[in-house]
Amino acid sequence: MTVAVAVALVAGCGVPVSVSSVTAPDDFDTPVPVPPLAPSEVAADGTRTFRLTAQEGTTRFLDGIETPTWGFDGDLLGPTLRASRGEQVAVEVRNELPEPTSVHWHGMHLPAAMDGGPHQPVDPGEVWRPTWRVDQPAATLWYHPHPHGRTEEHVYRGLAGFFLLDDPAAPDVGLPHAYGVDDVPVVVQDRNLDDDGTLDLDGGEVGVLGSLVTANGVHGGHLTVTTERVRLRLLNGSTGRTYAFGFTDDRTFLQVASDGGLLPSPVEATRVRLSPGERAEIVVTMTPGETVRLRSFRPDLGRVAAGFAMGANDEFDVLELRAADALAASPEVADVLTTLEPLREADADVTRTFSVAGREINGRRMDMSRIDETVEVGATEIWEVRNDDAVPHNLHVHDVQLRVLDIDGGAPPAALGGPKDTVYLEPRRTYRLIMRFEDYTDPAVPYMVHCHLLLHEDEGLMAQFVVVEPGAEVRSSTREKSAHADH
Ligand SMILES: [Cu+2]
Repeated sequence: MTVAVAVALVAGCGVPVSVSSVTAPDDFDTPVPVPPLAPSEVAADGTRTFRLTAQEGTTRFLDGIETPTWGFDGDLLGPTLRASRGEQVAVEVRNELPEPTSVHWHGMHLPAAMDGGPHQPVDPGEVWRPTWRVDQPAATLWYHPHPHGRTEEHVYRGLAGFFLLDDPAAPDVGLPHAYGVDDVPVVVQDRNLDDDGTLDLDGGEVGVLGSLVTANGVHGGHLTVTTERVRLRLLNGSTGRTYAFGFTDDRTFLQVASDGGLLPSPVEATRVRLSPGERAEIVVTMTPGETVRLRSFRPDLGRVAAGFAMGANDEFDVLELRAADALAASPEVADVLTTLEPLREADADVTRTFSVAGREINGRRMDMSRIDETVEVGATEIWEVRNDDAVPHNLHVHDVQLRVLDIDGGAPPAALGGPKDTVYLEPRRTYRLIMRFEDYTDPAVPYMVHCHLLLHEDEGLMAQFVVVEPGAEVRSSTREKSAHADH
């Protein structure tokens, strides 16, 4: 293999930052696999049930090297769950790992006891069966473990999959939608391997910045494109690395969706920055017979402290798009994709302030037995979140899709104008986020709000909030195990 060494850069303040490298593949000849759609059964009462088994396996990331990995229903990653708005879904989560795990439905609006966070552990040999009604716009969501203090390692070992939501009532806005043909989910992750091929978990300030970058688990892969336009549902499934995706020829593409669904209108872009946990759906136009690569360019991480690289120097190709000699026609993408329900500052009932620094939120580390915030159902709230560090963080809020009101008082870029559940926090900046809490209350089971740089989450950068009926009493400590696993 060849090693691409990034050119040394000089940070804005004139201090050189360290050089890091990502391993370039020898070629892009391996087809990028499309995650299989998970089978499901629909019961007489309409409940659609999926089954997922977390298990051990091995993966050949590099020729001739078997790496022990974890996956759902396989050696690495997991099948794509897919359901429609209005459906009651259930998932039988079986744990065949040697230690407890959990499965969190990232981006899903659902009762706290079904959320799959640290209060819903699944012990080895046990089955957990959450169920909820899908009631939110079409979106590219995902699932991954969220065990207390162990999330980074479980995701890094390979436990992650897509959960796609459809909305049959939404109008056709010309987006490619043939799964695995012109509508392809792509999870990008980075890892480091030790000399013996095992996963290296040692990382720095933001966790692991891996030299081995994969798309759907493949290093150096390609997708064959057979249509004029292809929709890529990009997921940053890394534990610490932030990407700035674009194409090797700097072509313009359309970003059509963010974490929680469609943007109001397509955004013409040449880059999309995704921090861990974030998603973007993009539509790329191809010409017959051409080849172009999806590249992660040096990401603009904001005003990061001098001397820290944090992956800001890394530039590398993630996968290759190979267009067939004849491409089937694709519809035009509409100018208006959706009308977002307004979330107005004037309608906000509550403003909360969060300072993110080190491994703390508002000066406190995560405590499973402490409720940090109590929210009344039906409330529209503004969460004013400041990254008080000179290093990157981000913020993921469970249960809701929020909107970015402003950043340091200024309007957010158009790409941040849609529903979000995970927001990158540039150093020393203040983000005002607006969200509404609806439908579900549980005074005893909290939702999480945390940094999705998973090392930070595990080390304590997480807080707990409950959603309650107005005026309800809140227990001071949560139950040890809220939704007990079935035996
Ligand atoms: Cu963080």
